[in-house]
Amino acid sequence: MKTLTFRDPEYPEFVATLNRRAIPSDEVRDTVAGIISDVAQRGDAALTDYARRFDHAEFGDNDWWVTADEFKAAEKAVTPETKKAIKASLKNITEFAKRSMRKDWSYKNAEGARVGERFVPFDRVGVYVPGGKAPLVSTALMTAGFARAAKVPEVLAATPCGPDGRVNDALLYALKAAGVTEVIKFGGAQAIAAMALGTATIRPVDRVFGPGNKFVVEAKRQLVGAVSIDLLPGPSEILVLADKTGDAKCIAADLLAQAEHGGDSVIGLVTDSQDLLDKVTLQIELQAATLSRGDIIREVLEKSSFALVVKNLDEAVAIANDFAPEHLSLVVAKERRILKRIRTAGAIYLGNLSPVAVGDFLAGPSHTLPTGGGGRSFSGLRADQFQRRTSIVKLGEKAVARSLPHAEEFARIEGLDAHGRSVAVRIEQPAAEPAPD
Ligand code: HSO
Ligand code: ZN
Repeated sequence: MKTLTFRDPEYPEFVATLNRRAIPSDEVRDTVAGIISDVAQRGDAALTDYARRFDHAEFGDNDWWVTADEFKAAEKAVTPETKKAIKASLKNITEFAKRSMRKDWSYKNAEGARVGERFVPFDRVGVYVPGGKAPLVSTALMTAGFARAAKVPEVLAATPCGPDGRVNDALLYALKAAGVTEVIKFGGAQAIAAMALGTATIRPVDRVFGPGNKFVVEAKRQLVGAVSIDLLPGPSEILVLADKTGDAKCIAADLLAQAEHGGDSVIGLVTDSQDLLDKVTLQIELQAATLSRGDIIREVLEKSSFALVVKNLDEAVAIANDFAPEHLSLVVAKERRILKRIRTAGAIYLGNLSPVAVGDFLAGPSHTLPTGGGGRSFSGLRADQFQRRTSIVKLGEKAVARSLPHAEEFARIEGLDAHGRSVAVRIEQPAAEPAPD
């Protein structure tokens, strides 16, 4: 773990690196562009090639779909405890979603025109559920669960399968419980391309959702325009901002929890208490030794973790806002005061008793959150992102008359007289009928 105090000469330079802008490497960009154009040109054939190459999965003709029998078998295979946990999470996700859905509204504007907005669910969406190191069952719930709450009729999920062509049973059960209507066993950038562009067998979707590795994230970025996307959620992150009231055991446990996602995950601690930092460091050592993903965790600890002793909490707040963490755990005596000043975190967890893992699994908000500094520009996934919005305008005679002078003035300024005419024509007296000869 990179550990520095504000007195270290290296400190300012290191702190400056924490203000991140996620720019994909040329290599990732080129690889993904190649995959997208291959899927665009060769469709299903390209998908089966990539599945062979990346997932070591062999597909025959059009057999990449999870079948009704596989869903049934998964339902039988999962334990009652698994079902209970999935249902508990889904219940919270659904309740949370209900409260964030947009509702139709209208009002009369200054000229008396009725204007408003109407919301309808997208017709068909795609959700990506990463496979790889862990079957992210909760991710299925925290994307598709919102789609169900928003009443999206068609939800296509994509998730990679193992070399045996199977998808984890709990994940299949969760996908079904969250209301997905189709599942393809493809992963990576190629799966995003398939959902966005469609192939001979896969109908394209209107919007693509979900987190993934750097190739998945880059594919979403490159395909904006063909589809819309939710946000660009990459590898997990946590920043803990704590003063001496922080519980070292809990803080270390939270840091290790996000570190076990591995890959390019980033974990950090910012505190004004050297004593807390020492205790957290010790706890990390003690706890890491007992965890099953020790190797993955060690790699994150070596490669992308930091602990900083700052001069005061003002500096800690500035660092947190610069870093824009996916998760911020805030453990300070003056919680309300500091909370008000945090502006860029994807999700905030308050106090020693709020484990980020409860948010990861079941609290209600989606754990699909901006990473890599994206919190400055994006917010976490919300159920209303599954709704399409249309504005509506209706004028009566009076509203036309009152709008006309302004409209004619705009038409004059913009040199668009047909626009002006199209308003005036609504209230002109009909031209007198020419007198018969
Ligand atoms: N921490 C991950 C979400 C997750 N954790 C899924 C466990 N399962 C990104 O926020
Ligand atoms: Zn997690």
